[in-house]
Amino acid sequence: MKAFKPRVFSGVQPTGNLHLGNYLGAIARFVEMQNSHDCIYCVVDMHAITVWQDPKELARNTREVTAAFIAAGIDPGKHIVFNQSQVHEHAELAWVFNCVARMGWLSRMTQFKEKAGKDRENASVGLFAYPSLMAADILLYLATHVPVGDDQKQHLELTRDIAQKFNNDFAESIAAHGYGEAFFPETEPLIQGPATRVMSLREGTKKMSKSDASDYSRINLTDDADMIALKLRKAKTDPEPLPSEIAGLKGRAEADNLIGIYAALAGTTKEAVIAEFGGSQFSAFKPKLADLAVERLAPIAGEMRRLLADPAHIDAILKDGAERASAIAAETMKGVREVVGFVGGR
Ligand code: AQP
Repeated sequence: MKAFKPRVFSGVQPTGNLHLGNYLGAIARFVEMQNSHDCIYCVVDMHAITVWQDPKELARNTREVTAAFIAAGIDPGKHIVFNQSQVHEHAELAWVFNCVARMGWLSRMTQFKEKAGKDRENASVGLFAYPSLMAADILLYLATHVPVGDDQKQHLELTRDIAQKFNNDFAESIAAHGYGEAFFPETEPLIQGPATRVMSLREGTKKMSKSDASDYSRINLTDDADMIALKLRKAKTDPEPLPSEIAGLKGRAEADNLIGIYAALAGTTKEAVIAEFGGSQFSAFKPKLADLAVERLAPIAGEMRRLLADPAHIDAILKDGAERASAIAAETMKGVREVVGFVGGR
């Protein structure tokens, strides 16, 4: 198989209520990847508008996600941080991928089914085509690794299918234009650690999500210490003490979730947390979890507030990132145009 230069890409939608799941499942992982890879982190505002967004809120949320990236420890000088809509090649490549992806593939996407719900006829075409745009985001940068939460697994499999089909359909043209045996890499999802799917604090079988009507279902990255402690105190649990072995978490979704959150915040494993707290009551465990959550999240919230007080500075970071992203994206699109047979080019 053709070797591609290792590169990381991932994105977060600016749809408000950035939460602990987004942090542990994605942003904290983005921070770790910086030491070993060239990374591109994107605020995916074009994905956000697949469902209605108030324009003023969209701009505010775009700056908020950018601030969260930086406050969490992403370095926009060493790596690339930008918002998707500033690099027009995302839309351009997504169109080509809309013509590569099959209706049947997209119809099987659970996220579309869940978000469109019963009112499918009224869902936007963009919501249906969302995975093509996501494949374009990743493959525009020939990214080899994508850190994401567990809910994005299916979309990443589709990204691989699209890359494979493009490489097969255009194999002759790819070789004829000197790109060897494959134009796009088969991207590897990185879904690892104890918190790849953080669950709602109100219902252990439901994903913690930005759009949950109950604010008590999630810890927002902007929550203050008192609010974090209150939400964890109110978090749903069962009456049993914490188990002494990992197997004891089976069938106890809420306990499993809180143990996973603790492990991820402490940078350890669920086994290690069980070894420390096995046999404890939730009334003893929850305050420890709240202390740890505050210790990890409060500095991020403080830094986000500081950064958000200067929107012009955030906009300048996004513009600089977009210029650097555009240089890579333009190169890829030039190749795609040649391979597909589009005449001319920029
Ligand atoms: N609960 C979660 N646990 C772990 N990871 C999660 N992610 C989202 N929720 C969890 C990961 O966060 C990254 C950014 O997600 P997104 O903003 O692109 O979209 P999303 O998955 O639709 O986010 P929400 O919060 O779940 O929003 P709604 O309510 O709109 O559905 C991704 O890597 C995602 O896996």
